[in-house]
Amino acid sequence: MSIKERIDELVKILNQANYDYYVLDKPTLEDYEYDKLLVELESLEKANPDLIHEDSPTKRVGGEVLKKFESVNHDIPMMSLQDAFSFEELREFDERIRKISPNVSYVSELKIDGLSVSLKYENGKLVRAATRGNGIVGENITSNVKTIKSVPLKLKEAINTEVRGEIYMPKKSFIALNEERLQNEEELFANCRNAAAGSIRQLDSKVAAKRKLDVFLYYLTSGINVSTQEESLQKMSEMGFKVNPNYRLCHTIDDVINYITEMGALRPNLPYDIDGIVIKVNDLASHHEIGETAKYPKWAIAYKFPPEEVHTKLQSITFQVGRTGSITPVANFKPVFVQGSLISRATLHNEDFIKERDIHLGDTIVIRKAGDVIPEVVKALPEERDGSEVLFEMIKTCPSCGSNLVRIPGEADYFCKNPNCKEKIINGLIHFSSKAAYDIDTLGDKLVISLYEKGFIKSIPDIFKLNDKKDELIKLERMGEKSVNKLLSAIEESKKNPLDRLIFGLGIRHCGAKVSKILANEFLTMDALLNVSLETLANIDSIGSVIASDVYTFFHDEKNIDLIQELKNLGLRMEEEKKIIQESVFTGKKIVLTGSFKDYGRAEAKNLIESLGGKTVDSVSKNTDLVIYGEKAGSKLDKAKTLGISVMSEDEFINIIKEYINE
Ligand code: 0OX
Repeated sequence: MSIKERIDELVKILNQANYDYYVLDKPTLEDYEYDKLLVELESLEKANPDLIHEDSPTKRVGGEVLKKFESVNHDIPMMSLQDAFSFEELREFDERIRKISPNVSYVSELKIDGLSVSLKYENGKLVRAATRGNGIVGENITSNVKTIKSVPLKLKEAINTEVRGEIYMPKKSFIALNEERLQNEEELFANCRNAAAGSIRQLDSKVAAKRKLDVFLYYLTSGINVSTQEESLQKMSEMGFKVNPNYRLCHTIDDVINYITEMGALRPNLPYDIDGIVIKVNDLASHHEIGETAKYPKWAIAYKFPPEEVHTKLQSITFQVGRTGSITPVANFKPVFVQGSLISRATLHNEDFIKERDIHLGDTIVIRKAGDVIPEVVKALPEERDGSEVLFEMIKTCPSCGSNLVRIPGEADYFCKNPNCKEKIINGLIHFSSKAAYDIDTLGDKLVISLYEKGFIKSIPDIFKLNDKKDELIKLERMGEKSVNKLLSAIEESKKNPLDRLIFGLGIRHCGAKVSKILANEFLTMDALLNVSLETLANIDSIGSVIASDVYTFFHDEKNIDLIQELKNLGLRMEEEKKIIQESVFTGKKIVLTGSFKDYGRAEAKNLIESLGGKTVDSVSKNTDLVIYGEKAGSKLDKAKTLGISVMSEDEFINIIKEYINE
């Protein structure tokens, strides 16, 4: 046998073994045998690089390291699903469908809790994998997706097709990954979905390759003639794709509801997380008839399972001093598993929250996850009391510095007003460097605390002066030159962060990530914010008077003005950067959205406009280029008309968006 023939044979055997193991879940080759053949193939390929197959299993290990993910324009928009939270809503969905298709049947599928992906094949070869992004523009994640063993690199037939599905992390892999991260003192992932998303967003495909991701495909956009969703699933399976086997053809909405109940019971035993059931009209010809909105198809709906509620015992209430000095009571309870993660703490917000729910120490409490991630205390169960429970009392002094707490009239929170309070400062620094804010890679909570304790950082500017203390940092326990270099370059790199991250990082009261984005978008430079009037702030639509006053006070406080000047001198970006992904009629335009949008939420419409080069602002002025109005638009639309500014209805907007999608 020639070398070429042996390579061909090895690729065939190993790919078949991969398919049997990862797609069919039926191993056909012993691990040691697989490894032996893979080593043989690797060495033959090394000696004969011109004979390497494009779909060689050796290509699954990753290698490519990207600087960033390239943007991808989807040929066909990647739609999301309308949600239903009750069987009632499903019956209404069924009625709407039956008006158009009286004899409809549905395919019900598990709703895998991962992230959607589109796989494009040309001549049977995987040429591109992309995330959904905003449905129009996604990110090119091909090099990472190629490392997922169940994704075919080559199809059985040399066809052009695009299939869509969900990348997920199996529960077992998620638990193992978090255990490993705990050992390495790395931040834990909150759930399987976050772990999958975090892994697919790795710029180093070797890291992604180690993450044990998997995929289920559920949507065939083109390439093969099929007439039903059921047939699509069968065909995809025949083509070599991994398709979840638990789907069911349902002829009535009662069949669908039975399926949901059955799958709900199966849910805890599945090896992957699901967050609901997707119901799709089976007949594909009806899809066209039933139609779609700009955002989701009308022929499908996602039933979302109600959040799982778990009972446990409240063991103690401790208090945290936030970055603004606010005091937050925290429930510490007997650890319980809720939707895939072990939880032992949840915020109790403030004194009123506890009193309104009559929560006593020692009570049995009900816990669930809000929005699938953050644990919350729903209520106490007074009927479970045995008399040993103790009434809650709010503390009067700061648990960190001991100063007297102040409750501002009309507000629920107590505050520590001591500017030198240790916990307050540390939390301010932790917040600043956190992922959500200035996102300084490697400067995690523990390192912030340790650098504070050792006197390296007492304020935000100190972070950017660490470069001068390199020698001392290297001498610290568990640091070393390599990690110090990594830290210092992450700090240096962070200086280029967009303005809204800096605004958010500063820790202004009531100024979260969203408000920070609005401010950065509206004012574009830090100087403009330092000079803003209270009136201008209050005139911004989505900013109420409380936020306006907090923002105004912050930017007119001598201490903060000095702080910002210092950060400017240290080289932090003080201006907004504009990213244009696709040129369009919106490029360079200042656009105001007003009224309620039936298809897009504000945030999504905004996102789309920004992807198309436009800038959304909140208030209509003579500088506004365009006002896009939804239902019940009021004074802004009137003002635009008075000022002679162009206006556009939501429907016109959707039509324009569709033009760019189809380009
Ligand atoms: C899932 C899932 C997601 C196809 C057309 C609109 C939505 N998470 O498991 N999406 C879809 O369908 C797409 N099906 C699913 N099973």
